[in-house]
Amino acid sequence: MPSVFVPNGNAAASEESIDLPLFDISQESPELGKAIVDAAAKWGFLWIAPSPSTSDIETANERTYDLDEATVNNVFDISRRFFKDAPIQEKTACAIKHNRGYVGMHVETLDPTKHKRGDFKQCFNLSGPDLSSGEWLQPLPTTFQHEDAALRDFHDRCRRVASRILRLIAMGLAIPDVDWIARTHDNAPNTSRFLHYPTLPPDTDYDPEADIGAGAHSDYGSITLLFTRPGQPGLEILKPDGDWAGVPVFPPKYHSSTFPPVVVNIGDLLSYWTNGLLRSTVHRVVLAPPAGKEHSANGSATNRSATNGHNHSNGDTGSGAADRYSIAIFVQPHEDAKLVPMPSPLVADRAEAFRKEVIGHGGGVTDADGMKTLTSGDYLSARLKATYGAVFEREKR
Ligand SMILES: O=C(O)CCC(=O)C(=O)O
Repeated sequence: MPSVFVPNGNAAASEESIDLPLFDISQESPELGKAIVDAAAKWGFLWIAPSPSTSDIETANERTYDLDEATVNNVFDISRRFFKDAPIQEKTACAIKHNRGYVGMHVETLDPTKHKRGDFKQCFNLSGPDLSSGEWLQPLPTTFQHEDAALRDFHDRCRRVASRILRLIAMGLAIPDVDWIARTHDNAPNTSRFLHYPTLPPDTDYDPEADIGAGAHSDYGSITLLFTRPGQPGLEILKPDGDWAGVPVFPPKYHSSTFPPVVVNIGDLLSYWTNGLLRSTVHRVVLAPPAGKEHSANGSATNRSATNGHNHSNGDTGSGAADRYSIAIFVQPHEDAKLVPMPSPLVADRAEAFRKEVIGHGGGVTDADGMKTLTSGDYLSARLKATYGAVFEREKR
C-alpha cells in the first residue's frame, strides 16, 4: 500500500501563510454549498464567520449565527482554568479512556513516523452528552462540573453549526436528499478537544528539528471545527504542492480583531466517502522555540522572531511567549455507520481510479479498498490505537 508522503514532517515552521476561502454560513443555499465544496476540494480547509460582520448587523435578524464571541471566550476561559489552575490530581483522575478524558504532555504522538517523543501539548477530550439521556459519557473534572450548563450549550451550538455545514456540503455535492450526510451523524455525539500548548521555558530541551506541538496528521472523522485565539498562531497545512503554509488566526481585512473565524477542515471519512473529491489535508501545530533557539527549515540558525513565520496582520500579533490554546470539535458519523458510497453524481465516477488511494496521514491509515469493509467506529479505533498505543482501548458495547 503506498503511503502518503509528507515532506519535512518535523521541519521548522513555514515562512509562508495561506489565505483560505471565508464563508458566512448564516443562510443555506445550493450556491454556497457549491462554493464550500470547491474550497474543500482545493484546500480541505476553509474559514467560516461565526458571527455577523458589522456591515451585516442590520440583516442579522434574518440570519442564523449559533456562535457568539462571549460564548466562545467563556469556553476558552474554562479550558484555561482547567489546564493552568486545576491540580494535577483533578486531571489524572479523568485520564483518557475510550478516547475521552485528559491526555498529558507527550502522551499522544500524532505522527509516530517522524517523532520519537510525544507531542508537546496536553488536552482534554470531552464527548458531547448522550443525545437521548443527556448523561455525560465520562467523569468530569471539578472545573468542568461547575460549568456543566456552559459546556452543554457549547456542544449544542457546535452541533448545529456542524449539521449546517454537512447540509451545505450535501447541496454542493448535488445529493438529492440534503440531510443524507447529516443523518449518518444522528445519535453520535461530537468530541470537543480542549488543547493547551504551554510556552516553552528558556531551558527547554524542545528541538524544533525533532519535536512538535502536534505532529503532522489528518483528522479521522467527517469534519472538524477549530477555534483559535488572537495572537496564538501555530497551525500549518500541507498544500497540494507539498509545501507547508501557516494558517493565520485572522484572514486579511477580517471584520473583527478579537473573535477569529472558525477553521473547518475535512476529515478522512468524508474524503473517503467522496472518493477523494474533498481533501483530508495533513496539518500540524508548530511551536515557537524560545528566543535564541530558533532554527530554519534546513536546520541552520535564524534570527526570525518567534512568530512561527506567520503573517500577523490584522491583530494577529502572535508571540512565541504566549501559551497556545485551541478547541477542536471532531464531528464523527455514528459508530455503526457503514462507509457505503455517497449518492452524489459528482463522486460516482471517481470510484475506480480511487481504489488504491490512501486516505489521510498518520498511524492506522488504509487505502480506499481497505476502508470498504469498515464502519466509522472501526476506522476511528484503528487510528486511535496507532497514535495512543497502549493507552487506547476500544469501548465494548
Ligand atoms: O491545535 C490546533 O490548532 C490543531 C489541533 C489538531 O489538529 C488536532 O488535535 O487534531
